[in-house]
Amino acid sequence: MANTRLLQLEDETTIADASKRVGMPRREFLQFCATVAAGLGLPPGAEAAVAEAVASKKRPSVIWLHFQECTGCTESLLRAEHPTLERLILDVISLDYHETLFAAAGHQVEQARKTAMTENRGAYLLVVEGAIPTRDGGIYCKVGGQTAIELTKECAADAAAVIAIGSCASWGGMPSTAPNPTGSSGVADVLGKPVATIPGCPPNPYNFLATVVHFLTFGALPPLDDLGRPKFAYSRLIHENCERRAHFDAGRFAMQFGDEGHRKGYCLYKLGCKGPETYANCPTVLFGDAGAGTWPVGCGHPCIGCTEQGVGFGKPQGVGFGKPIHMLAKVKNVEPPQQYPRIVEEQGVGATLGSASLLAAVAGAAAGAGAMVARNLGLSHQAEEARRARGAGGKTEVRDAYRDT
Ligand code: FSX
Ligand code: SF4
Ligand code: F3S
Repeated sequence: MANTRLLQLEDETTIADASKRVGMPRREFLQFCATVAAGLGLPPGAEAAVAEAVASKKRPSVIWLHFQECTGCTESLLRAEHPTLERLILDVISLDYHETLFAAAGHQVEQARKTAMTENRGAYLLVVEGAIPTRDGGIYCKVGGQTAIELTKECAADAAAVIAIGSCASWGGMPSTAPNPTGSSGVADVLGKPVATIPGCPPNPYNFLATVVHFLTFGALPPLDDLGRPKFAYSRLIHENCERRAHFDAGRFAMQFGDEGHRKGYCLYKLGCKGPETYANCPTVLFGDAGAGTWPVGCGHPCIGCTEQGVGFGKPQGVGFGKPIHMLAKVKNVEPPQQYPRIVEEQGVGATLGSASLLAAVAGAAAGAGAMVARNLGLSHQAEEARRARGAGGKTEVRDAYRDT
């Protein structure tokens, strides 16, 4: 709920314009800003600054480069079930160069990139999607006659901040898997300095949105861990927030895909789940605004550790295969979490929005709630639409997850 200061924002016209722009009722827009601030772990009162920044028309210019990848990062960003997230992202940034989304081609787009870089020198965000091939002078990936190495260095030189989105750009990801014939590397290795990373294959779009909102509000990226990952999203193990954790603690495991334990929603550790050694907020933010359970483990597949170098793909400091599915995860934290489903429950039931928010509050560290915001938003929109549909004689149902809030 938005606080008093938030509701007393002086520039109500700006807020009204912003909520209209993103197609979101004013109250939900303010709620979004309040939840993003809480999720990012900002102190009380920061929600007003977030609202002012998001509502202002000063959108940071973003140059988005594509190299060795499947474009899943962009797809996941634009394929949220509810259009709110996509609209929000495209509203809070000015996407001045993006090879797959640009209608124009050739010299025209290259010119657009150069113009945006000149006009926003020192102030634009550089987002890199995909790994960078470094072998043989980087000849295995060229755009407009320049290698990915040259383009990255050129665009990073005057950027306010560099974000490597997806595991490929973060450290090489899938393309760096052995034998890595093109020498695929991450952005930090190519630039020779740390950058912000949002790993995942694909990464969660909410984490990107919350990171950009932080930049927009404070002119700086949120606090990062040693690997460049925003702490609000990557400070907790999947295993800590997993809805199947009670089964793990009780020793109830699925032993084969399709067996009774699997059908009952038991823990997937013995099927190779890498949740115990993978840091990410997947169980709390979920994917695709499609309700409870919409993340790998929720759908019955072990986490492969796609956010973690050396687990999902590659190995630290070199090429490798990651950790195959038949290998058991290293259990990094054996302490049971404070909040988890009751041990008597047989079936995992997705973490509810309420419980995840509570967890974030108790932990005081955002455990993904920053990004939960947008999901909350999408869901409340769905509920609103459902209410409208019911009013009009429609039969749309309110999502289970929303009922839990
Ligand atoms: Fe694909 Fe992105 Fe994976 Fe990589 O996501 S989803 S291969 S992380 O660079 O497009
Ligand atoms: Fe969940 Fe995997 Fe941990 Fe089991 S091992 S509780 S499925 S994260
Ligand atoms: Fe990746 Fe595991 Fe999350 S496979 S999407 S880190 S649940």
